[in-house]
Amino acid sequence: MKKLLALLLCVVMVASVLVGCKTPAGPDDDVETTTRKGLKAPDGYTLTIGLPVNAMVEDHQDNALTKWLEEQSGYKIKIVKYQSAAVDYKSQIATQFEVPGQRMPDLLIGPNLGHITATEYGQKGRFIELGQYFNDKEYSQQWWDRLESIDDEDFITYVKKRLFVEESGEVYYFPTIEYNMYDMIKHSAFINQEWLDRLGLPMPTNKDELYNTLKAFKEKDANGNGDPSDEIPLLGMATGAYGDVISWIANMFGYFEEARPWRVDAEGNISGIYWTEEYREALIFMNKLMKEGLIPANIFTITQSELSNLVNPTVGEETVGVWLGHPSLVINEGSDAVYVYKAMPQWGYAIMSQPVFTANCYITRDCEYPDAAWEILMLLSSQEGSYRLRYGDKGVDWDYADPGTKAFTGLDAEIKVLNQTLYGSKNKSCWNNISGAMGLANENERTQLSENDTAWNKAKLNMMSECFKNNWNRFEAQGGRPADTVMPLVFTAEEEKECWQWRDNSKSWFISCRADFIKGIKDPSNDAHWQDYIKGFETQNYEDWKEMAKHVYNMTYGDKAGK
Ligand SMILES: [Ca+2]
Repeated sequence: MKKLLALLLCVVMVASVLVGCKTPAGPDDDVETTTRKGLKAPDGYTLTIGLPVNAMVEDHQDNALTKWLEEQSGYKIKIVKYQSAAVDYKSQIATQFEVPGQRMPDLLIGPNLGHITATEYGQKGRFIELGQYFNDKEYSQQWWDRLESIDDEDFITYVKKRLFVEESGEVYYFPTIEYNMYDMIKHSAFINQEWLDRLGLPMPTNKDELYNTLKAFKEKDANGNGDPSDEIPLLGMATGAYGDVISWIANMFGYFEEARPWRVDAEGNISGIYWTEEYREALIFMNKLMKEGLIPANIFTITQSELSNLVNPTVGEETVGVWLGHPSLVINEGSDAVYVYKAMPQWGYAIMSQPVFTANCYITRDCEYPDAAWEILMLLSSQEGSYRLRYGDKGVDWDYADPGTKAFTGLDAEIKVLNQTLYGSKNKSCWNNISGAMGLANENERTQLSENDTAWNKAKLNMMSECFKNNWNRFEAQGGRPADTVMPLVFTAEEEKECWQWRDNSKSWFISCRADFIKGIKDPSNDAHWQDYIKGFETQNYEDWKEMAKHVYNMTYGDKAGK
């Protein structure tokens, strides 16, 4: 069926070449734009770029990034501002496309419409088809080189599958890729070293020692204020990328990665990971921690700022023993927490989150010279362009690193940051928006350590450095992901539309039962409760979802099946 559609589209293409193209187009006009590739824009041509507004950007026009793009490309750039909230940006665009005669900016950066909508818009002729650029190395070589500079074959394979998932081979978006090694760390756990010292306890090195440590924190007035009931031994968030305490504990029992919830056997059969005996053991352990008050019941609802307030008390003693989260999000500027907490060793499986890949940028039907817009995307994706997007003006806010220097991660430094406060203060150096690029090392993991750093900043980087090394060393020592782990599945827009509800139903059932087991509303040790949980999936379209997953797995990674 899809092949037929592609054939029909070809017929339409030929027809429209004969009639020629008109811009701007009316609503839902199926404008053919393919033939505009290769048209050279005149010198000094003005290119319009749609961007979300940002309160930190003083001026988008009189802006070092805008000027750099103009210098490099020879075009003039006019910024068209959109609402900053992603959802508002999306609806603004949707409305504009419905207005007859409305001229859209040549390039839209940052609305992240998602694969389904992007494909639908593309097939209506609203966006220019970009497979023709990705497939033509004359245009895209530098982008491919940047992608392949990432030392992660799984991810590169994923990006290729994702870009070219549609059977028709059509791509209607330019992805934002973020590969930040620090931010990928799923289990970022820190322990109160002062409490360990006060109670004469060693650093725990396995789950049984962890249990004993938490028990001691709970019972022995670990913060020494005379109140034996104000300690929270272990704190984290059940949701959120960096503080997932449930994932941390589960991975002490087996390999459980949210983005890869399937295993495949030698015959190519796939099965879910969340009702294995290993997972059940993990739930029994978490149920015990909560029952004994070692982990609070609010891990399911606690917000980032609530967690942060507990870790950075402004009066009185610390009350948190172990916490999970991203130090940049959890620790307040100047807080003593950087001197109190120490990165924990990783004894369970280290999990690396799936890097960011979003359908975030579009060249619109109204772009007379798509090559010019593509050129801007290539500039933004270059190493210098990516650093300019994230770190500001070269020579002012950052510069290339001194030879032989290292970053806090222990990796070779590529740049040195001259203006540490850029992203959080009013500036005319960048757009405070890292979309539309190949953002690598955005979390300072390639930033030269500075001897002028404050003691506080050094202490924070030291925590992060230990956490980074503990996790990546563990990831390497465990051999990465188990061989039978299924890579993230890549659905076409049609497949996604058919199955998302099944997936969401199954996931909701899992999330709600998991909470009941941990809170003790259901007993994970009770066989009847456990069987009810497993059987419950039958009423959540789980079998449909699994069939679809198996189909997609075979279509996408069939060459890997059975290995
Ligand atoms: Ca106390």
